[in-house]
Amino acid sequence: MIKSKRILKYNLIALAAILIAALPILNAQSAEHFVEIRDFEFQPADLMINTGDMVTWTNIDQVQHSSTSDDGIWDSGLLSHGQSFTFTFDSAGTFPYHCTPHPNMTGTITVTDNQCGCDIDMVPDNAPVMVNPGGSFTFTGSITNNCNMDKEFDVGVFVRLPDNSLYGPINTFFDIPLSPGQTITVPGIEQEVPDFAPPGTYEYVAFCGNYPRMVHDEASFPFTVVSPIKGNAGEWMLYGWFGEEGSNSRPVTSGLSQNYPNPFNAATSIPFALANDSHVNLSVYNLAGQLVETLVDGQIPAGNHNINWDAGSVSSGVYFYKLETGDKVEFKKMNLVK
Ligand SMILES: [Cu+2]
Repeated sequence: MIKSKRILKYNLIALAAILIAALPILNAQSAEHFVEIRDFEFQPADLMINTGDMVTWTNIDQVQHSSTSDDGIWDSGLLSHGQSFTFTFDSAGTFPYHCTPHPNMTGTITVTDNQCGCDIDMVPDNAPVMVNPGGSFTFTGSITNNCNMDKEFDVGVFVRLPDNSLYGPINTFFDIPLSPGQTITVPGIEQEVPDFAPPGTYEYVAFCGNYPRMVHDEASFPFTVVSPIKGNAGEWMLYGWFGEEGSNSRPVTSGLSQNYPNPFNAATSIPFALANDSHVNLSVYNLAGQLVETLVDGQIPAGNHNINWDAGSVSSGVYFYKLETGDKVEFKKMNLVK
């Protein structure tokens, strides 16, 4: 397996925030839609809704009209001026309807089932997972399309740290195409654990869904990082799932994220996201505002990046790091404790 250059890691903070924030959307609220009966027309005549949604027809005309299903599923009866009728559509399908007194007045309600989605699963090869900092573990990952139509799904992979915060995504995969009911199972996926990961209990987490609107499913398993450092992994690198390092990854927004670990001794990792190819300067300053070290100064491709800072040669204290991309400047603080 080819391991490409260390400096690039796909760390889509924006997606993390949005995926997590979007979790409640999964339990989508039913919506109400409105059709006016006006000038001897249903307006709109054709309406696309989701299962569980309601449609309310209101007669604006002075003459009586009805909303009557061609298949006898609903019938408003005659609606006088200003009267309304509401029907809830619980099943998917295409439902033509008409007005009983004026059969040339027709409309269609198309109901799609948006409750279908993806299922994701991850099974570690050796459970319980014990891993040394700098080492790796392997697992089998699978994703299933439980819709009855072709779909594309996105997957984001995260690590829940011993302090219970969610770090990542350490990788994202976009637009994985799946036919109806199809499952893609990938064995032997390798997750590296960086040498700076402190010992403790972690959780490995993956979400699938449609970025950025919806999380359909989540899978996770715990892993324990145990001393001492063995191996030379320097980042949360993921190999072997849906193509090399999520080559489709592309953040929606640029931004600087908190370094990890923090406080740190004496190496830390600074994640940032670039929505577009940009000239980037990432530099570290001390409290006096003096430049300590320039970590990046050059053209960087769009994507999620993670830059390591080895602070072995500087003394303990608070440092700032500054990310300049185009016309945007961001600062964050970090704490070196030796
Ligand atoms: Cu009518």
